[in-house]
Amino acid sequence: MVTLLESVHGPADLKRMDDAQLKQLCDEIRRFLVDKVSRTGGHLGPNLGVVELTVALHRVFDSPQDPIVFDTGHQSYVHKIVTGRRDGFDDLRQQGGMSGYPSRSESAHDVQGNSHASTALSYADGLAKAKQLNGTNGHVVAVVGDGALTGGMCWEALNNIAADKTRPVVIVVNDNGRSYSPTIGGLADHLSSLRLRPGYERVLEKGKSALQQTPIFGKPLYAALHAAKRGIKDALAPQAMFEDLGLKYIGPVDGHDMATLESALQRAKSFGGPVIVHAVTRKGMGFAPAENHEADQMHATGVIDPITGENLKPSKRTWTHVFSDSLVEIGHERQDVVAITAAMQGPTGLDAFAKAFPSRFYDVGIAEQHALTSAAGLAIGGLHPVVAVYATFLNRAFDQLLMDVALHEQGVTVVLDRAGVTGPDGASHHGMWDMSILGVIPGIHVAAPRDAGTLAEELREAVAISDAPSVIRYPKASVGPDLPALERVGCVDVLRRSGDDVLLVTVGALGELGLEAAQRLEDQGIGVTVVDPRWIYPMPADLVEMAASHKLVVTVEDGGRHGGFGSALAAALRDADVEVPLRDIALPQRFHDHGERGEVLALCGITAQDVARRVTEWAARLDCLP
Ligand code: TPP
Repeated sequence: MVTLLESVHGPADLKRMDDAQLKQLCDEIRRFLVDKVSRTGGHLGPNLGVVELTVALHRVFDSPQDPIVFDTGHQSYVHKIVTGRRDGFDDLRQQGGMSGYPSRSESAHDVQGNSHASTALSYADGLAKAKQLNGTNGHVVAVVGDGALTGGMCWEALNNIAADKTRPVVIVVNDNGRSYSPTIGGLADHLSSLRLRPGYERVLEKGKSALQQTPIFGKPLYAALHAAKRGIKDALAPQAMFEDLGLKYIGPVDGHDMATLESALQRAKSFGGPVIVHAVTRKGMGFAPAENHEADQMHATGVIDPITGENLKPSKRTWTHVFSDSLVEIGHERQDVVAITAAMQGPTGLDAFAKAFPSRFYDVGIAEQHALTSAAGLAIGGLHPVVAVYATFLNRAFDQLLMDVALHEQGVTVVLDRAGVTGPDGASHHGMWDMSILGVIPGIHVAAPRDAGTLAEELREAVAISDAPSVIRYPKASVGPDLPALERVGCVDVLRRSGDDVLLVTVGALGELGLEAAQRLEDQGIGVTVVDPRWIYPMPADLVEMAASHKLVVTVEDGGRHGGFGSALAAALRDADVEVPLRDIALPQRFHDHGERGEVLALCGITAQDVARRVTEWAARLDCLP
């Protein structure tokens, strides 16, 4: 039997359906999502929550003439399904397969492919301005979550969108009350008061009851009237906030009721100017294990059982786990240590700290810039903040780290999870920029631990630095075996020494790979010293000295080559007039697609075999080996 879903090849097919068919289609989409995403992993909860919303959007608007921009883009699976990409779900997020985010190379229906949050309204603002200048008709639609709305860019965009009442930008707030965890802060409270907004009758009732409760005897009558007026104003206030900004507000509407949604979107469409449609949805809707998943309603899953939602490939102990435990230990010893997350308490490993020290933990929303400057304030106030953030999202807060933390010589520790190649989230999630941007910050200390023990140790060293920012970076992976040092020279750990032909310098988690490469080189009679600098900035002086006593220096790092550790060491060698040739192995400076971490590293030539081969070739060419 051909299912309804199989008959959908594009948005036009949705427009032909009646109410009963639409209901059946939404059920089929939910079953499809659970079936496919349970095999590959992906953003299940957010997509289950936007099934009706996405179908309604594609029925009311005419994508791609009316572009639909999904903020962050992790909730665009349903959009992909109804724009002809159902088949792509078999290899979702796999190497060579369909992206887990919108992708301009996949479809004309996709506007952008950047999965950094809070950007949709700015794209929409620009697209609407372009339509106006080009004289093109139509609307621009932006779908933004309540979580993404906590990001400052959204408010910069709203300020601009509201400035021109003739540009038809339809902003759909997909309000499920959650980022990963429940969305926090004044704005979140505000949205939830909107969600609970009483109907007009109840507003009147509230005013009336305020009037009744005010004792008129002994009080002037105007006080009673004032109280009644305040009751009505309070009840209407939430809506007023958006309207005070100059935006028409429609809602709140039930985001799972197709008819209500469509009628709200139709009204927004016919309005002809900037308008907000507030849709209340449920993350994980229709899949009980997601709806009931307390931590994050299956925001992002691995491979799971499609019935029970049970994780079928539980990960081994990860770098995140090690950080989590170490920070709690430090928290017990040091009352001045506080932790900050930008809406990623669970994924960055801060759950345990938040539980142990709730008053010393801050979730600031998707607000990395604010996180860093707020950390500077905490440090100036005598505390030592630890800001845990994915490496790629630190890009957002570069200026704050430079000017608000470093310039003021403040002791703030930034912990970069997902540094280096991350895997299935693709180009915008690979943490390959941090070493390049951190290297330019005067006074900064950056460490890259190689195993669990050095992560715990370096984190302690980092929080002991009180007059400069310190950074710890580690990848998204399970933590490898302990790699004990033969000796420590200054701050540099020597991991293996079989001769002084090649100094192989491995950054952080690539230590294991370096040791394997060294074994291969030794098998060919090449003497290798493998070292881990531990602290990569400031450049360890001992490393420069060690380089001088070898014939070839090779660096291996899991970061962008431009401005990376290799180029910093080369500059340090030049400064010290050390003439030993240096070759650097790093990620080529391009956007790398999704795939497993090992697969992407292999594509970039970062395997033990490739490193050994390239070292042998360089050594032969440079004629510097026995
Ligand atoms: N910081 C930035 C700049 N970009 C990101 N993508 C993230 C953090 C990680 N992140 C991805 S989705 C998400 C976060 C924090 C939560 C989004 O919540 P919301 O916008 O409400 O969407 P929902 O998943 O609830 O539908």
